Amino acid sequence: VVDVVALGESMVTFLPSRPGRLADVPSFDRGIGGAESNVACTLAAAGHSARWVSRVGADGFGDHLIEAIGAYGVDTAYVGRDAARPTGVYFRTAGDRATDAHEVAYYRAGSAASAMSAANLDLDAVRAGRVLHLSGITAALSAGCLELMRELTARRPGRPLLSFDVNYRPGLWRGTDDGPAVLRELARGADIVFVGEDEGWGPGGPEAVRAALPEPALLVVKQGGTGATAFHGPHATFVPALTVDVVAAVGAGDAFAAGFLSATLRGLPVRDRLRHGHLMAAAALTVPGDLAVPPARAHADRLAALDDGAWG
Ligand code: KDG
Repeated sequence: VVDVVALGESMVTFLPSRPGRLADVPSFDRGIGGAESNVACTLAAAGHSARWVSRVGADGFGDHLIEAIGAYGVDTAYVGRDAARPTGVYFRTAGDRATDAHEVAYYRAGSAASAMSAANLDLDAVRAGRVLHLSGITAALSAGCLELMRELTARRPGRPLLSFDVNYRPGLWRGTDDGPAVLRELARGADIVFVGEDEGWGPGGPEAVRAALPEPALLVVKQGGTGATAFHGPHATFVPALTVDVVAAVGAGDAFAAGFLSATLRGLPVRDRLRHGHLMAAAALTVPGDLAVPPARAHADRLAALDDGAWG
């Protein structure tokens, strides 16, 4: 049994050669992105078996995604090719040092992945892992993708542990006010939910998010550079984030989820899962692209075992 299956759209990403407005940046470096495949790549790099399920175009960018994600050791055998639709791509600018404000230009409407459905994916392969990791991005791609998400988050006997990262991307929900309500609905069907406290919940901090989402057995509320709080049963466990020199925040949430899931797969207690999440996020925060080399497991275990006073 594969440890983790992650389903979602991946894109070839173009990172700016220098800071500035999208209008001014003269050239871009190719990378790979996609919240769910980021989680799969990081877990594979951390020694787990991982599969990424998706659809890409029958084009060079589709080849690149399959080859680059496969090079992390991720199983890409269930990634379909679409001869009629392209692979999505996106361009970004460098974040402002203080605020991380940046521009993102997506070219993904009508992409191969936006046409994902129960009819063109192997759902047995999707459900074959110990953990199935999904994100709210998929729900925003098309009506068919939303239907697929509803099917996969429906509670049914024997399904894998369902991990859901809310990943509210307002730019993808433009033209509708439904985003937050749909994402809440999907989150209710998951066993582990990751959500930023700034992802459309209004004021009130982590407790307010928990009050709005009592169903998931484990709810992890990410509080940016402050830390993260996990709600589990009657307990709330807070672990401060590590202080690092941030190069780009992109991918940090995915790395956090990968660290938390890695520790979950290893049966570690919630406090240690949060610490492993922060350790992997710290690695991603200090590189310009989405993906960083995660800390070696023995090293991460040593850091996660430090006293509370040495953390944060
Ligand atoms: O989490 C990082 C992602 O935001 C990035 O890789 C692109 O998946 C992406 C998206 O849809 O925003």
